[in-house]
Amino acid sequence: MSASVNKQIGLRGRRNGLSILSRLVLVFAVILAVAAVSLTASWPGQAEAKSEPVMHVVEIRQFKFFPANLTVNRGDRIEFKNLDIAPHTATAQGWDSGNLTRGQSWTLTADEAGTFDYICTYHPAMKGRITVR
Ligand SMILES: [Cu+2]
Repeated sequence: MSASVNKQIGLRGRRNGLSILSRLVLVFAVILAVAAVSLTASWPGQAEAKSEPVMHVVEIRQFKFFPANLTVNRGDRIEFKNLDIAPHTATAQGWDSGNLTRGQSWTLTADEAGTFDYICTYHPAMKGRITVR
């Protein structure tokens, strides 16, 4: 009778020991799970960082826009930089750099999706196209 009680106590003691160990394992598992969740949670954040606004540059030189065709994402910015001696503009329906003398630049924020053909108002043969997607 007493021997079986001792056995039970002994078993209980072992069980308690196991349960402390398994609690530790559980705590570790929880820590690992939290770490894993926070790691996976950081991936979409990095994907968002990828689609953060980009600054593009359109150089105006030799009476041309470089690049003449540019595709950007909504929210990106486009800097028009006049490197010619002559003054130029980058003018579309809806936006206009105004007069840009040598070394001057003007920045357009592409908040609207669409295709925008633009010219220089002084030299209408100068043509460019911005596609915002
Ligand atoms: Cu011009």
